[in-house]
Amino acid sequence: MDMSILLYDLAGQDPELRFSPYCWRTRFALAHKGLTVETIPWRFTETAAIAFSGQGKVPVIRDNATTVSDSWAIAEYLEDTYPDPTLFGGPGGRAHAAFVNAWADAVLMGGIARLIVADLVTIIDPKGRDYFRSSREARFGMTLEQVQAGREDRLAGFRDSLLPVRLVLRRQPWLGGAAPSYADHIVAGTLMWPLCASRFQLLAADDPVAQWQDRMLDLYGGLGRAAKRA
Ligand SMILES: N[C@@H](CCC(=O)N[C@@H](CS)C(=O)NCC(=O)O)C(=O)O
Repeated sequence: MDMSILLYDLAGQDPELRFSPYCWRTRFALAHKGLTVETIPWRFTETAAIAFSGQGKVPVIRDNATTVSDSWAIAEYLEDTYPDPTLFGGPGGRAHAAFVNAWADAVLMGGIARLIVADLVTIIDPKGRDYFRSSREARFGMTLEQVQAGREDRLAGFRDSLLPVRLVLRRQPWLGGAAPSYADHIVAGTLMWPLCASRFQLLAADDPVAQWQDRMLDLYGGLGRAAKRA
């Protein structure tokens, strides 16, 4: 039986507000494949709802009898199960996308978190706020307000950290080259997080990264453009 793919998708207090950097990578990948998706809003603390996946984080997808968690594993599953159109452009592209994924997780995610993490508390569902605050404050070793303090002064440093992306986009329209690939979905999906969850503007309008992000928002029928923002 063919059904649309189910995606457990992190939502805010407002169920329309979808702000997970990892779920957005999956949303873009599913759209790229032309697959229909039904999203199920999921909140921090709703671990029971995704217990069937054997772990506690989103994204989780269900495709008929198959359950896959972790955005990278989902991208590989989609590529292997629905090869056309390709997400990676072959094994070399898949290997390079793995580097982009690692860079996004190890560098980009932390850079963004230090600019918006206190804003997140105000948009997440109230029942998850204590858990979110205590788990993240333990990770940073300080209050979320202390993490975010002085962000205006640190913004230039964050923008500098995007130089590798900027240099590539000066040479070619997409990280994937002539056409968008999962490398674009990784970085654009990650940037959907601050875009949807915070009003703090991370990118300068004249930055090639912002211009690429603008084109990303228009892809797939304006999927990113239509996203609800805080
Ligand atoms: N490596 C995972 C990370 C997923 C992840 O950290 N998801 C967050 C939401 S953005 C989550 O579900 N967190 C639950 C928690 O912290 O309890 C992926 O790529 O999908």
